[in-house]
Formats: sequence, structure tokens, C-alpha cells
Amino acid sequence: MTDAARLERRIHELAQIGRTDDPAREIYATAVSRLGLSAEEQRARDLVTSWCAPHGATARRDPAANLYLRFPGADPHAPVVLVGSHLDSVPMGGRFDGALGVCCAVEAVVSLVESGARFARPVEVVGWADEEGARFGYGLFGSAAAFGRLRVDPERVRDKGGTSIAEALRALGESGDLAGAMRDPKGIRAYLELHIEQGPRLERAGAPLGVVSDIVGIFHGLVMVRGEQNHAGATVMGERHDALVAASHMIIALERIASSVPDAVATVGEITVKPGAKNVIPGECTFSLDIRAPKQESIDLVLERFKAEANEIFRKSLREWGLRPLQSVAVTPLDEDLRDLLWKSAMSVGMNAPTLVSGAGHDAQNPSLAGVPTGMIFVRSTGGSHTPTEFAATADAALGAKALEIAIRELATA
Ligand code: HGY
Ligand code: MN
Ligand code: MN
Repeated sequence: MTDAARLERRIHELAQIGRTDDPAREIYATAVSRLGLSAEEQRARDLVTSWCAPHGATARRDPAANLYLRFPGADPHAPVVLVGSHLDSVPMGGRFDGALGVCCAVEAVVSLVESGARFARPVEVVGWADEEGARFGYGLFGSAAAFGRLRVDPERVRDKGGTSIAEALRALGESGDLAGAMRDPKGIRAYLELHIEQGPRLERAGAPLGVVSDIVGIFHGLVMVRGEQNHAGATVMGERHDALVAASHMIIALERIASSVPDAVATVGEITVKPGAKNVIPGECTFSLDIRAPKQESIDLVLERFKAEANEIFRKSLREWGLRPLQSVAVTPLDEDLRDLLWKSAMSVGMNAPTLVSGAGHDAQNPSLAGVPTGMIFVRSTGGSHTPTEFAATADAALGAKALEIAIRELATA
């Protein structure tokens, strides 16, 4: 039986790891900074292990630092039911993104074990590593490593402090060689992920639960703009090649272009200026691109129009700019049978869950694109997301955990 009080306690307990209060700013009262491949993320893995081990689970951390908690089944060689989410957060993020999915997965599986359910096949709770990519720039890292979809050299990609992915993994006691993280998709009967919606649709619909039909495609890239570094006082306005001003025109153009493509969104979340002094005209500016849409052609259209406008901005100034693609994740339709199962499971807890497309990216994209039957269930969230004000009510989370429990029972005891 789902224990709502235990679930609420565990969400709070997990939120203490990486808690980043900023008393000066009220909204930061519940901020969490638990970056991927950090010591805090490892403490989160240890905490989740302590919740599962007493119920017969064996813990394994793979070379990409993903955590698997395996609950035995009658046939140890049968394809497993995998259920979970990620344990890292964005900097100054919220308490529920990723964490709620892991806490609800634990609650669902432990409730089944406590009720005496006999699993025909093993059930594994997973805590994916570094889903946000906030530290090294590559999202869905752990699940991409698990399903052979990682396109980065862990020895070369470094964080702002100069630490490589491989060094961060070695600091955790792993080798840094990611090959051992690979899983055979055929060894997984189904992957289920519960997650907060992170948008306002369930709230506006008055629905505690939703079932995900598809997950948007995502393009991540870096734009580099070169101008001419010069003196802020001695250079008249008509003779400047200010890289930050040019980048600003490009960012405003991006916002206008994305607003003109109905189902697309685009964001510039990171920007750096060189040399970065108040009395120097910036010679170089680099900014990030995050473009998403439920149709690949919409992503492509935004990119195409952005490139055309950028070239126009630079044609007159004879200066240069470049775009470096970082990561693309395909639009991901989820498994129809699992959508039906999750919808029926939500009905079993009295909820007629709307079906919706996820505007956020998720680890679920990697198993799904690798051929694993994959389903996602959303819990209503309020207060936005990727911000300390993100919130999910315990009653809604408990309904989600109960629906997940029903779906896991169906998949694991058959
Ligand atoms: O960016 C995303 O959509 C996810 O939260 N990593
Ligand atoms: Mn997430
Ligand atoms: Mn996130």
C-alpha cells in the first residue's frame, strides 16, 4: 500500500542533499543544487540504496554512475522491469524534478514487496546520473551511456573548473571507461518513468496525473560570435565591432523566429563574453542554443531561419560567427501499450489522466530510442520548474506512485 507520509518524508530527505538556501532570496528557501557526477549526487544514490536494501534489493552502480537497485524475480534471466528517473538537478533547481520519479518508483516497488507480491521477473529501480548535463554540457548522460547513445569523449569534455567527465567518474571510484555501462535493450521488458509535468497543463486541467504520448526533440548547440576587442572610451560608435551587441541581435532574432513557429520553443540559457571587462568592447561572445519541438521539421525550420538572419547580421559587418552542434535528441513517441497500461492504472486510482506531449526532455528518450518499450506518467506540478518554486502536492505524488505500483504489478508478476 502506498505510504504517502513515507513518500513525503523521503522527498524532503532527498531535497536536503545539495540544498542551497539563500535566505536573501525568499524563492531560494527550497533550492537544490545536486549536479551530475558530484559528491552530492553520490550521497543521493546512497540514500536511495538505504531505502531499498532492507527490502531485498541489491545495489549496483555502473561505470557511468547510474544506480540500479535490483529486486529479484522468479526467473532471474527474464527481461527486467526498469523504473525510475534521475537524481541530479540543475543549479538552484527544485526538489521534485527527477527526484520525485525516483522516490515514487521506490514507493511503488517497496509497497509491492511489502504486500507480498511475487515478481516473475526482476524489477530494477534506476537513478540515472547527470540527466541535466548542467556541469559538462551534455544532458541525458547516464541513460545515453546505458543505451549506447553517448557521443562525447569523457576524457576531453570538461566542466568550468577543468575537470573532465572521466576524472569526475574516477573521483567517484569508476574507471572513466563508459563501455561497461551499456545495457542490452532486449534485457528490459519495459521502462517506466514518473516525472513532474514541469508545465501548467495538468494544473489548468485540474488533473493530478497525465500520460505522456511523445517527448519533444531537442537541439543543443553553441554559437560563437567574433567581433573586434577595443577600447570602450576611445572607439566611436560608428567604428565598433561589438561581439556582444551582434550576439544580442541574434538572440532577439531567435526569440522572434521561435515565436513564429507555432510548436517550437528556443532558449539561450548560457552566455559568456571575452575578455569581460567593463571598459573593453567585447571581442568574442559565446551563447547556448536550446531548440525544441514535437516535430523535427519545426526544429529544423527555426535553425534554418536563425542561420539566415545571423548571416544577414554579419554580412554588413564583415565579421564572423559559427554554430557548433552539441547534442540532438530525436522526437520520441512512447509505447502505445504502455500508454494504455498507464492510463488504465491512473483510472484504477480514480483519475482520468489526459494524454500530453512532454516539452521537457527525459531519460526515457534513450531506452525508447534504443527499442525498449517505454512509458511515462506525469504528476501535476505548480510553480514552474528548473526553479526552487517547483512544487508537487504529496496527494498527487501518492496517486502517481499508486498508479505506477499497479502498472509495475501488471508487468512484473505476469
Ligand atoms: O532540459 C530538460 O528538458 C530536462 O529537464 N533535462
Ligand atoms: Mn527531469
Ligand atoms: Mn530537468
